[in-house]
Amino acid sequence: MYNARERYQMQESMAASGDDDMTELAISSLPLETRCPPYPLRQHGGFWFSEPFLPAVAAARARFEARTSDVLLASFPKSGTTWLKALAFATLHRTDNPTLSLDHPLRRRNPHDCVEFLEEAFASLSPEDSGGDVLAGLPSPRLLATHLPYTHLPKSVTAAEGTGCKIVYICRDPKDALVSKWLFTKKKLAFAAVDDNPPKPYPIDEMFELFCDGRCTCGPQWHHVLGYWEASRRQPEKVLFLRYEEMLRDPAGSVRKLAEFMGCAFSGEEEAAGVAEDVVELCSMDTLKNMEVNKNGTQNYVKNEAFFRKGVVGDWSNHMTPAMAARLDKIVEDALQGSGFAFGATAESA
Ligand code: PAP
Repeated sequence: MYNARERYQMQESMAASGDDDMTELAISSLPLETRCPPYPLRQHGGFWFSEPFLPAVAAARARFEARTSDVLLASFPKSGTTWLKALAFATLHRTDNPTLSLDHPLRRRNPHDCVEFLEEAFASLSPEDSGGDVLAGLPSPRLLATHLPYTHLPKSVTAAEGTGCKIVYICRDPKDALVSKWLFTKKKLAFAAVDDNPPKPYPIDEMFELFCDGRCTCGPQWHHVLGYWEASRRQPEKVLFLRYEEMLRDPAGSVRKLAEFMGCAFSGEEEAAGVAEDVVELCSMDTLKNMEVNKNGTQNYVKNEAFFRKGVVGDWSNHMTPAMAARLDKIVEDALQGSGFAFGATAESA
């Protein structure tokens, strides 16, 4: 009998060596889960993916050509992606876009419109598509994002030392990610609903059971986190592992760490002028939430305001019972046993 950790390692090596046949026929043979709205999920290499995105995952894996100057922001959904996109964008592009400029792109565009998801870029292939890297036209340094597990990243990203690109991962307590995802999904369903066909009620228990079984987009969440954490241990110069909770505690320190990792540390002059603090302020929940584009703009599947809710630690306790929390904590603890990683630990201690 294999323990949870050994099962994860087997799945990981399956995904690494697994074939990327994502034709309709191949997809239809993968394990199916239909209880996670809005899309059916399929399991591949130990993780669950939204079925409609699988061909794009395969295309991104095969065709994206990483540059050493690229920075890829990676996360399990609802772990602080929007915030990280804003912070990384404001930091990396501060020469062209001064942080205090009233015309800063983050004042006009949602962070998701400033930093594109890799898998979404490859999902919108046109009939004239020539089969190459659809992001090749973007100037360097490219800042991109992904929700893909480490095992499913494009091969050029995880390539051997000296090639590939930098990755910044943001991790969040699974209970808070779950609650955030549940409330976001309800907003997404309401956005897609039409007056004479309102969304069905979606109690948290339905999502909780599936989440505990790893059945959610890019789940199991704890395996997603573990894959990047292990990569950050193997190659700390290539993978920066951040924790949402620590970033909330020390946002300016986190921005400095991010800047240094991306190769654009703040100069003495910038430090004296308080630029890191300005980045934090520009990207804070209050500032972003109150921008016109984030109050009234939309993505094609949800209103922008849905990305900015509370942004705190521990909101799970307002939606989950202590028994639910204890059950999920135990599942996660068992799955991570022997890995050296723990949620709630500090970056240094885990
Ligand atoms: P995504 O995966 O759909 O991109 P993501 O941005 O990862 O979503 O997660 C959204 C969470 O980040 C929300 O958490 P909550 O539901 O628990 O409140 C959202 O409020 C939070 N968030 C968004 N922007 C910020 C910010 N500027 N600072 C802190 N947290 C933020």
